[in-house]
Amino acid sequence: MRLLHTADWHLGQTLHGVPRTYEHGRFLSWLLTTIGEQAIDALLIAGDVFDSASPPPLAQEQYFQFLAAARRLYPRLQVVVVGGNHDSAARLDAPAPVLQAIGVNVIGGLFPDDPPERALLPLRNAAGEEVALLLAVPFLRPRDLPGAADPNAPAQQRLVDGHRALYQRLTEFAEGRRKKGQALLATGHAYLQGGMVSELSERKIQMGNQQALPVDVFPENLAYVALGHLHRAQAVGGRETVRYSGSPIPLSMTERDYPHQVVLVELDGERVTKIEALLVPRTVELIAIPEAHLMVERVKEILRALPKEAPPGVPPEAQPLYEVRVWLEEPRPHLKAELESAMEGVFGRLVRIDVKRPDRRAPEVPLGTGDLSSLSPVEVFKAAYARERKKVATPELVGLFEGLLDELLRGDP
Ligand SMILES: [Mn+2]
Repeated sequence: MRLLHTADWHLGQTLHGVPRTYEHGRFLSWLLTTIGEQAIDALLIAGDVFDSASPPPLAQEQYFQFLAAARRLYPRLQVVVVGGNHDSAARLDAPAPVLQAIGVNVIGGLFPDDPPERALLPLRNAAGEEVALLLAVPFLRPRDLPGAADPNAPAQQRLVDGHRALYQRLTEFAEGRRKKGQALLATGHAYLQGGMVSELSERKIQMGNQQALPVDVFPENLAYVALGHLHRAQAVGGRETVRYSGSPIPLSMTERDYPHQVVLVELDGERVTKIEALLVPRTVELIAIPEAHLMVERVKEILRALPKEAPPGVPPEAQPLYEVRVWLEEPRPHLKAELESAMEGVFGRLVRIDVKRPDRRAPEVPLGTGDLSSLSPVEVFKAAYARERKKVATPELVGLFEGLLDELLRGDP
């Protein structure tokens, strides 16, 4: 049996005001072709189908068009969609009965009163035999989790305990139904410990682990866990079979060098026999220019020299998106207009200006022995908080800061 694992489409997303409709459309048609070429039996979409809880009509149209086309082209294909933190669980679940009728299973939200059957889906191979059981678990808000043994435990502990209890309960339920030779699989939309979230200035940033779940919330008898939430494809916690597929397109400038992919998973009996990344072709380039931050006049020369013509066969919607990097000694009120005029006629669009300024302030608080570039944002936050408030930031506050940083790095407005 062959599965395709994808997540974090973020349909309806805009990057600094630029809609991504064209890129999403090209991805979805590539995905349709790939499902056929790879003889896929089941497609798993592990959350964040949409970028927002109330996606624009065009994004919803892309979603429904895709599902209809998948059904038309591949009548046997099973599709499973679970909600992410960006999705509205209720909105995703609303059309579920209609989608169910065409063989698309949607679990937008999973609530404490839901019977475990709701999350348990049998998956069939090409011969129509039920060869796997899938625990279709969406993003879980704290109120969706089973009550903690200790209601006074810190929020983070309750989050970990709640996830652990839920996956444990569902796995036990599934084990009771599983026939010999059937694989047990799960989805999830969460932030796992050790997950690499983004890159800033070519420097890898490990988020603190305040909001993160340890990988052992997933019982070992799950043959594969298809995760969504982090946009960089990766296995987590040293378990090759617990994986983020990552997003199919870069959702922020910091994600432009990720190997965007969907993950092909092959099962034989109860075990995974093959995991293969299928790279998604990049249809719109995200370019940061120049490599280093330079003075405005030099940057303008570079922009004027950019190609004016679209390469043959490249449509206007595919023009590259540029982040322009500038070194500023003095304030420059009309910087954006200046850069835009330097780019006039260029095949490409200015979406972001990244400004660096000389730091004239003397460092007031010693931050260990390292300089700023060797510190993580969380360390800087803790030091700044300690300086301003004369006390230590609580783990909850640090967790909130990390959540904000996570959203910022993902390019949320
Ligand atoms: Mn997410």
